Amino acid sequence: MFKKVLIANRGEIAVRIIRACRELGLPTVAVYSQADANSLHVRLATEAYCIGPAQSAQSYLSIPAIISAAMAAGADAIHPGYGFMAERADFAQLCAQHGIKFIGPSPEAMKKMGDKATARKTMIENNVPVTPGTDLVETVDDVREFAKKAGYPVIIKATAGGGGKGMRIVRNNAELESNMNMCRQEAQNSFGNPGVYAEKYLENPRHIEVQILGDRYGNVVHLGERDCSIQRRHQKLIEEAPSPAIDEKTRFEMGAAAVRAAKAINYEGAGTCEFLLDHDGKWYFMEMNTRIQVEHCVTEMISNIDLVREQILIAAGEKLDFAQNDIILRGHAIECRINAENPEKDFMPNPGTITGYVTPGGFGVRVDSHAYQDYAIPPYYDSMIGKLICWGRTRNEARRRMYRALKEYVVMGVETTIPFHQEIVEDEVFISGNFNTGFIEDYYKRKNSKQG
Ligand code: MV4
Repeated sequence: MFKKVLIANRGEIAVRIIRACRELGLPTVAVYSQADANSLHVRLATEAYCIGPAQSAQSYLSIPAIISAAMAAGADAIHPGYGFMAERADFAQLCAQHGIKFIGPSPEAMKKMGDKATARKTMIENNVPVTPGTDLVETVDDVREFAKKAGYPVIIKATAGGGGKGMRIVRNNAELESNMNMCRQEAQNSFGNPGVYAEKYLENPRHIEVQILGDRYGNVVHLGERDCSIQRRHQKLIEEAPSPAIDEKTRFEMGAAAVRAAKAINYEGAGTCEFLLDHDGKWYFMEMNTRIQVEHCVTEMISNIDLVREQILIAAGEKLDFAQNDIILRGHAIECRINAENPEKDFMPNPGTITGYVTPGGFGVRVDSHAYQDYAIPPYYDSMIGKLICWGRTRNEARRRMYRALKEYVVMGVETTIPFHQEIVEDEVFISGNFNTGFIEDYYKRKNSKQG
């Protein structure tokens, strides 16, 4: 087992990882920027190092600063959390060169999934369904030819993109050339890689993702799916497990496809295969996220498996100590992301000091947060201040418990998404479970038409 784990992150996920380490008896090293000196992860860790100024580029994204802190502290493992270093193959490589274990997959596995055109190819070779599409394209004519076969709309995606970045929808031949040029330019500017490919565009699909765990001995299991369709501008707002749209047969087949995907790249650690589910029940692989995700907690609640603990044990070389048949998914879990944002003002970030803070509790309620009374939310990072996760025997029980817990949750001094979530979980379409990635847009249309 490791001697000491450095957490290369901040906020609720840093706290989450420190908790898992403590339960394993592992000392922890927090790193923090000058803006985070009073953050909860700094207080909870065994020791803490300031690694630079507030700007992420000079602290949480600074590879030399993080590696130096690990060396100085004598940490022999680094957990990257999500965002920041989590999907940087170059960082994972450098950790290895310094004798530090990166808690996550190999740099090779990260690269194979980080390049989306390569990931598509790997999936096709392994009998995982992908949307009709192309390999990397050279010219506008290549895409025009594909659109002639597949029909409009099509979507052009940057191979170095992902999570909704670097995509352009094309609805007809007239839009094709300019959208393709914009996509390529954006890909070059944002990722330094101009490679793009095309796919048939699915209108308002459901976003379904499958959690997997793999060890270095080739054992891979899946822990069922999450439904992440309630999102706005590629920011997820509510996630749940299981998906109201997935039956046992689809769960079995999608789970098996995710396991094949992971095995194809010798995947080690926790990972997520993202699929889109079309209106006719057909589903397609989109991308694989090679990290722990924000919404991992809903899977933990229905599987009773601590995913961060498993990440650490797998990285330390242990064998998965359960097989697919040992995994029993029980009940339903919903997560609401609590952001310091004003939903009345187009979800504008709203940093400031939390002047009053009371968290909900009781049976089936979990709060993962770094917030506390008098905590000053810095303006430099993302606006999520916590996650509220509720479990129930049924979806409706989880949903009603969520409403109850949201009513108990008090955050004073900053606007948050709590009142917004209270409305959503009482919305008739949300209650029905029959929604897709167009939900939020549709919700505001319905709300405005009611008010006239
Ligand atoms: C798509 C798509 C429709 N058709 N690809 C956005 C995130 C990235 N992982 C893939 N994304 C999409 N890819 C095809 N061929 C629609 C989306 C998409 C989306 C996906 C999941 C959740 C929310 C979304 C919102 C808009 C677009």
